[in-house]
Amino acid sequence: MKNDACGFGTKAIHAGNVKDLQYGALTTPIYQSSTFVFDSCEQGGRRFAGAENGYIYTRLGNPTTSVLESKVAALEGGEAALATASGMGAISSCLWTIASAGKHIIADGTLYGCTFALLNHGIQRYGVDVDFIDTSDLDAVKSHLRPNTVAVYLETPANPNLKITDIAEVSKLVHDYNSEIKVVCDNTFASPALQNPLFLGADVVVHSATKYLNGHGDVVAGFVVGKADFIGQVRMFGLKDMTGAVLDPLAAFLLLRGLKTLELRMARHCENASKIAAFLSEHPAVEKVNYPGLKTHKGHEIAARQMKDFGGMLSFEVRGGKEAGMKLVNALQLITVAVSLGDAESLIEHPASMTHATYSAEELAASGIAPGLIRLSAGLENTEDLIADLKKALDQL
Ligand code: LCS
Repeated sequence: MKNDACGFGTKAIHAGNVKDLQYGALTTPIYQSSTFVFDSCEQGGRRFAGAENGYIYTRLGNPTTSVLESKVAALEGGEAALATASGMGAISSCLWTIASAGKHIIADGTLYGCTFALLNHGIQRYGVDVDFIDTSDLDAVKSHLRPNTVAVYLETPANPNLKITDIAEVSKLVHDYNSEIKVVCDNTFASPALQNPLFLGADVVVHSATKYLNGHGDVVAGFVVGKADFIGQVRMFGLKDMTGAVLDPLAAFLLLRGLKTLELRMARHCENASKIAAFLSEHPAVEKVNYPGLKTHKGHEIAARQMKDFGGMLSFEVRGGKEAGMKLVNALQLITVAVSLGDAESLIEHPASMTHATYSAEELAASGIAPGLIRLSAGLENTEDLIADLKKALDQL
C-alpha cells in the first residue's frame, strides 16, 4: 500500500520510514554520529560534488533526521522538508535563503515575539526592507507589494491573538502579482493535522516543532517545508552556511515518536480548547475570548474553510485588565504558568510580558495584542479538571 493514499494518522506512523536491513528494528534507529565514513578519498569527493548519494556530515544530513524530514513533508503535502534545531532556526534559515540586501518582505504584524524581532530588528540590519501589515486585509497586502518583494510572511492562527488570515486568497493575490514571491506560512498553531497551507497555495511552511509536532515538552526543533529545489537551497545555504541550526539525531528520534500520536493529540487539544472557550465566553469575569471556533471570532468562517478543526490555542481578556489577568494566572492550581505550547500539560502565560516582550507598547497596540491578554494552550488533561481550575480562579476575581 502506497503511503500517499493513506489517512493522516497512518502517514504519521508509516510515511518516510526506511526498513532496517541490518537488524530489522521496528523504530528508526538513532544515528548519533556527527560524521560518516567514506570507502575512499575518491568516494568522499564524489559525495561532496553531489555525484553520489550518501551521508557526509550531520549538518548536511543524517539518516534518523532524513526519515523525519520525509515524514513531515508527507504530512504537510510538500515535496521536501528540512529539520532544524528550533522554530527560529527554521524561520531564519528560510528567510536568509529568500532575502538579500535591497529586497523587501511583507510580514503580518502579529507574530511570535522572536519572529517579530528577527524581522523588525535583525534582518533589517542587513539591508532588507520589511513592512508590517495586517495580512487578513487583502487590500493592505495588495497595496504593499513591490517589484523587489520576495516574501509575504504570516502566521494563521496567529500567536497570541488567534487572528486568521485567508491563505488561499493571500497566495492568489500575491502570485497574480509575481509568481516568484514566496508566501511563507507559519503553521505551528494549527499543525499539519488541522491545516495544510501548501494545498491552499502557500509556497513554504515553517514550524516550531517544539510545539504540537513533538507534543511532549522535551524537544526544541523546527521545519521548513516546500518544493524540493527550494528546500535544497535552504539546506545548503540557510542552514549549512548561515545559521548552522542543525537538529540533533536524538531530538529527531523523539520527534518521530511524538508524531505517531499527532492526530490523536490534536483531537483532544481541540476538544479541550473549544469547551474552555465556550466556558470562558459565558463567565461574567471574562471580557473577550479569542478562539477561531467561536462564531463571534472575526476569522471564524475562513478558519472553518481552511482548517479541519479550530486548534488547541486560545487567548482571552478578563475584566480589570492586566492586573486582574495576572491575579487569575497566579490563582490557577492545575494549569501551569509557562511559555511554549502544544504540550500534554495545559500552559498559560501573559504575552505582553513574556512571549511578546520583544514588542514595544505601541507595537503591541498596533498588532491588536492587549496589555492584559492571557494565552492558554489547552493540554491533554480531562476537560472538567481544566474548567474547574479556571472557574475557581475566575470566581475569586
Ligand atoms: N513560530 C511560532 C508561531 C511560535 O509560537 C514559536 C515559539 C516559534 C515560531 C519559534 O519556535 P522555537 O524556536 O521556540 O522552537 N513560540 C513560543 C511561545 O509562544 N512560547 O514559547 C516559545
